[in-house]
Amino acid sequence: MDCLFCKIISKEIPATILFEDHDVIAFEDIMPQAPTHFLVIPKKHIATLNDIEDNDSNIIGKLPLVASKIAASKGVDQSGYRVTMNCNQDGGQTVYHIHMHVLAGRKMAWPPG
Ligand code: DGP
Repeated sequence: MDCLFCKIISKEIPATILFEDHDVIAFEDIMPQAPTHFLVIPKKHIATLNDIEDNDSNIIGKLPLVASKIAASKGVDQSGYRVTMNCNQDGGQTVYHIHMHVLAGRKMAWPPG
């Protein structure tokens, strides 16, 4: 399967990995949009939010848990952070393996662009 994030999971492509367990991996975003910007993804290849199945709920539920733990380890949990998951073209998705963006270290604008 020609998936960039599956290649990060298999270590074919290097990344700065922040956390990894059986279900989930988190790594620094290569094009950070904030002083802190990392991604939390399931190891299972799921292309978009639309492709999540009922039996994925445990794995998907781990994403915000891991995100908040890494945010705390980076010391941005109290100042705050933004979690975003982009879906398909209008949502701004460019890599078709679902991922949770975690951005922090600056004041976020609302509404997002
Ligand atoms: P999205 O546009 O929501 O699909 O976000 C994709 C993110 O993936 C984007 O913020 C940049 C990041 N990204 C793309 N290629 C790489 C890569 O090779 N390594 C890492 N670490 N991040 C990548």
